[in-house]
Amino acid sequence: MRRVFSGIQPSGEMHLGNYLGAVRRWVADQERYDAIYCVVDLHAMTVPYDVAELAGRTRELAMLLMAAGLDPQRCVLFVQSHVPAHTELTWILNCVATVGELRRMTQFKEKSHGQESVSAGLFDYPVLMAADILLYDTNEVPVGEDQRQHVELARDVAIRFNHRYGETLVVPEATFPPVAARVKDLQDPRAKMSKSSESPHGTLNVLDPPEVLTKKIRSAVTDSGTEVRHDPEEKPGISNLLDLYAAATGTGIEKAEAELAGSGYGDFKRRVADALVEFLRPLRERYAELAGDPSEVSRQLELGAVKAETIATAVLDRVRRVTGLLPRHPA
Ligand code: ATP
Ligand code: LTN
Repeated sequence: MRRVFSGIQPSGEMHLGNYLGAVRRWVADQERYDAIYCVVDLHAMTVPYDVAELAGRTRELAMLLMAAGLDPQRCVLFVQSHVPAHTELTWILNCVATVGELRRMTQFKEKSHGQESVSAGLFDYPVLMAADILLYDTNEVPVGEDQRQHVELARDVAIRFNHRYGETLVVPEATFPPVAARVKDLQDPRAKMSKSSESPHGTLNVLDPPEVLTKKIRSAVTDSGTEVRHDPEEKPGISNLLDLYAAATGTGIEKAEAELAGSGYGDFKRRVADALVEFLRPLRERYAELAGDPSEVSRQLELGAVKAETIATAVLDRVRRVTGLLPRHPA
């Protein structure tokens, strides 16, 4: 079976864009693939962060992933810092990646721009990500478009490594969700919904209580005119709400449009809100159950770390052998 690996950072709350654009696909993939998913807490340390919050956010994100349907019996779900092989392989790959290629990374340029002080970790972020991927003999890496360059770097590093030390690492491929999976900001429907949005009302978090979801949808920016029609160019606000309705009810856009075409904007928004509240209800309920049983969550994450470590250790042993490091125990 082909192996997929993907990671998500425990920074900010999970919003509907993350869920519909990424996590839902991970849930479906665990049936068809040998799937490994990781909460990448070490990546979250590359920019200034709140020390008191990191562990809690890491745990919450893991619970959200489980509540969304990732089943620790059917995939491997673990926390990056629990498997030290990630940082060890990062060091070895640091000696294969070049400063020149890291300097070209768009995300580094964007995140470091205008900052007075930039951590070496932010510069090295893509090498840690390459280690995440290469440690598991990964075939496919489902990511958003913004991560294309990082997966490309992981490929280049694997190819260069294999060239220098002999065939050792599997060269991975990135896969992308369909473009239509972009959820837009409710207050600015030409921009994507994002954790770092300017307006908190533009982002629907998956754990928002029903009344908050309803309120955010009620205040969503609409377009001039009164017609409910799917037309992303002329009517980006209405089209985004129609997309959300279609995703929440599992219907196609055309059917959603036909169902809602006659309603005024107020009624239309009420129906979108009701559909989303129902759609997210099982996730909220499952999350509440998990939150009530912290020792079970810890147990699942420990099991995930053990499974991940078994795979990672074998790959790292291979890497240690070919790179000429002295074995600790004589063979
Ligand atoms: P930030 O605001 O810090 O850029 P983000 O909200 O964009 O964060 P990430 O943590 O970078 O989220 O992304 C996690 C996953 O969610 C990625 O695979 C990304 O492509 C996907 N994703 C994020 N925003 C959207 C969106 N609006 N629509 C669809 N998918 C999205
Ligand atoms: N950089 C990614 C998160 C990430 C990741 C990975 C994704 C870290 N390691 C390995 C895929 C594979 C992001 O910000 N979305």
